[in-house]
Formats: sequence, C-alpha cells, structure tokens
Amino acid sequence: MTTIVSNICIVTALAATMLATALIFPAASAQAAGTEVKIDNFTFVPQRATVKAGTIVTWINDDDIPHTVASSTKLFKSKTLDTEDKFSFTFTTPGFYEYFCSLHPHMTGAILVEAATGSSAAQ
Ligand SMILES: [Cu+2]
Repeated sequence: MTTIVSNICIVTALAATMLATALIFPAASAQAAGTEVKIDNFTFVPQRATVKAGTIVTWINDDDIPHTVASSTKLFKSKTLDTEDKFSFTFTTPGFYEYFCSLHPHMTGAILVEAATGSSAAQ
C-alpha cells in the first residue's frame, strides 16, 4: 500500500512538472525575437551574431567603464552606455552590419541579418 501511495505521488509530481513546462515554454519562445550582445572587458560578446530579419538586438554594458554601440555605416548609434545600460536596434533588412565602440574604436562587432524565411532570399 505504501508503494502505491508513493507511486501516485511521483505521477502527480511528474504531471505538475509537465504543466509547469507547458506554462514556461510560451514565454521562452516569445523571447526568441530578441538577441543580446553583452559588452564585457572591452569586447562585444558574441562578437558576431547571426539573426533573422525583424530581430531586436539589445546590447548590454556589463563592463565597468562606459561604451557605445555605433554602426560603421551610421545606421544606428547609442548614447554612452554606463554599466548595466542597454541599447536596442531592430534589424529589418538582411545584410551584414558592422559596428564599433566610438570611445574605443578597436572594439568591433558585427550582426549578420538573414532573411526571415530561408526561401524568401532566393525569390
Ligand atoms: Cu568602449
């Protein structure tokens, strides 16, 4: 009898876990429309990111000193980002976008924006 009771407990726990997972997943997939690039120790991480068109890229300054995010083609430029400050830009057009920190121009990074669907680029 004790065994049956504990089995029921395990089944209940499993069901609760599955329910919790089902509740968590929609939130996780909603965040897939954004990508984060961290700034740490004078480096953009990842230095090169590949995203789909329409993706919001958010840079977060995790460094102890100010940085900026400036497009090489002047498409976008952040204000000076202090520690924990963020800057976001939505990439709507496929292409290769290079950027740098205007305070430390040796800091460079790039975003490769792909067509939102794999086949549309060829059409
Ligand atoms: Cu910098």
